[in-house]
Amino acid sequence: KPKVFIARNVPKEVENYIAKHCIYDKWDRPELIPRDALLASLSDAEGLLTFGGKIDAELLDHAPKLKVVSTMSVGYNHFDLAAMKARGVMGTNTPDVLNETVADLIFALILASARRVTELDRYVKEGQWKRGNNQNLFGLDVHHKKLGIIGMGGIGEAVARRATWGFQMEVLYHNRSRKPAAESELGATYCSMDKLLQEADFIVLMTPLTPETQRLIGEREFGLMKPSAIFINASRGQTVDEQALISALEQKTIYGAGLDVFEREPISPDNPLLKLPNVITLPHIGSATSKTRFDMAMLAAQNMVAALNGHIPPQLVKELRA
Ligand code: 8YV
Repeated sequence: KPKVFIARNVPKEVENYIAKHCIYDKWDRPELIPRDALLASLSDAEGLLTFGGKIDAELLDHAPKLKVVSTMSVGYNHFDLAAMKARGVMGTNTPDVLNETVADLIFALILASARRVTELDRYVKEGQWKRGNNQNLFGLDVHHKKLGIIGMGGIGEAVARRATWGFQMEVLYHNRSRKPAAESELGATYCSMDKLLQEADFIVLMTPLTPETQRLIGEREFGLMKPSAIFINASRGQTVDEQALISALEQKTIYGAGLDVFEREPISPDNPLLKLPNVITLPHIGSATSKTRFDMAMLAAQNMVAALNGHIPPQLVKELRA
């Protein structure tokens, strides 16, 4: 049986599945595995089950037998694809199984930002609820508004379904390629990024982080948005120029933001975003329901086992396909 290393706790059933096919070591403490401990665990590993943390030349140097790195995430911006390719190490991810769960969270951010749910929850709990003119509590409608999706993959489509079918919203999207199914089945309209930024009431950023999408949204892009626009990011923090976002929110050139991801995670306690009432901050929990995290862990384990059994794993990332 091949030897593998499991770098983050997985459900018992997933561990049992791995045990059937592999000999394994694991990191089972609640805190994230430190880099040195990870490097030290890879000397004879053929497979690595991970979730984040750079997979780069240094790590591969410590793992001479490694054949596959399987990440329990759809994003694989932590893979140094060139280094992996150079050594013939496969990389797999977990697309699709998290689409609906992440789309639910994006909708939670849209609704909570527009109707100021977290801000008003604090208001009630702090005993500020008084009778009288409550116009200062008013928010914005979501239904029948215009939603702009940048990055129309599986998650973007799941957001679009909720928007058109549930909230009668008009959906604009921008993507590297046109998505005929999103257009015919969901009535989404393809447009340039500038037009989307200028017209959308809600802007959802859902692109993977790549060299091309690094700081895709910066000062110029925030400048194009309407003062009533709400910006939602559940992709990766580095797709946004965070300073430019902070300025737009402080100067109220946009209405608010709902953020599940940040340039640095965990966010620093003195990040100005934490002081702004018109921002909702979440600790990168887009896919975090028990069922979806189970499905992601199982799929990642299956990818790893398939690769070690000499098969091409179903979710081999596209850059590493032959
Ligand atoms: C991950 C994510 O589960 O899938 C992704 O790309 O960002 C999350 O769903 C999380 O990063 C794992 O810790």
